[in-house]
Amino acid sequence: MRALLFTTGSPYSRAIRIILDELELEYEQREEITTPSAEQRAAATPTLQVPTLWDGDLTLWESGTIAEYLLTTYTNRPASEPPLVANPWRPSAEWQDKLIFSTIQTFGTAATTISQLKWTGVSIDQNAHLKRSTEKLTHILGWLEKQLEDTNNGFIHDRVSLQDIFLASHIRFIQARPLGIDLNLSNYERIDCLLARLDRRKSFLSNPVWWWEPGVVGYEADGTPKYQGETQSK
Ligand SMILES: N[C@@H](CCC(=O)N[C@@H](CS)C(=O)NCC(=O)O)C(=O)O
Repeated sequence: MRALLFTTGSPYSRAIRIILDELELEYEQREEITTPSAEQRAAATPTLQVPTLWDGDLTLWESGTIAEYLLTTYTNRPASEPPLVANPWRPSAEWQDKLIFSTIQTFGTAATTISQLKWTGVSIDQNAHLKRSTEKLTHILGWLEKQLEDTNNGFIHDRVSLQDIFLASHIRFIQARPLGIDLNLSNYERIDCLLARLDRRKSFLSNPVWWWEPGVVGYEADGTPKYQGETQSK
């Protein structure tokens, strides 16, 4: 049995869903539109967060750990152009790869903190840490842009990497939510080109980013949000 617990809007979970599709692995989708009670979530993970993966006897949470597990356990790479990396980290550049990946996850933490706080009533202009988190996004993007070799490659030459997939998920999450953050992506040409290429990839197209804000309780097949109290569309 393989299953993934995720919320519809979670960027970390979207990255894992993309990787599962890249590897052509079947799995049961345990999808939640909003976060349930702590007790319900604790039944899956002590962090109370998604994604959580069940694979046979193994239960894993923390998206980076899940991603590394999937890439090292399932070594078949279905044909795609450019192909998915063979290993999560290149032996010749292990620390560089891990540093870029962790920095991308810190970018994601800054973004999801801003999002969580916004929906619990605290906006960026009301809170010094959120302002700092927004500044962090810009600094990290600037640094990441310099880690890309050109506009034709992701973080690993001629391959699609975990770094590519997670950065794209976090950035598209920020752009799809009404958070009041403008990343000015056109200032980061290499990142912008990388994301445009990934948006056209099959695994990304089959896991679209959908608009979410409080009150959204479901989606039409085309991704149009359905709101609480809205009459059932025909
Ligand atoms: N470090 C975790 C972060 C995951 C995370 O922040 N998940 C969010 C959804 S995007 C979540 O479950 N938030 C609920 C909470 O933090 O209580 C990972 O990489 O999996």
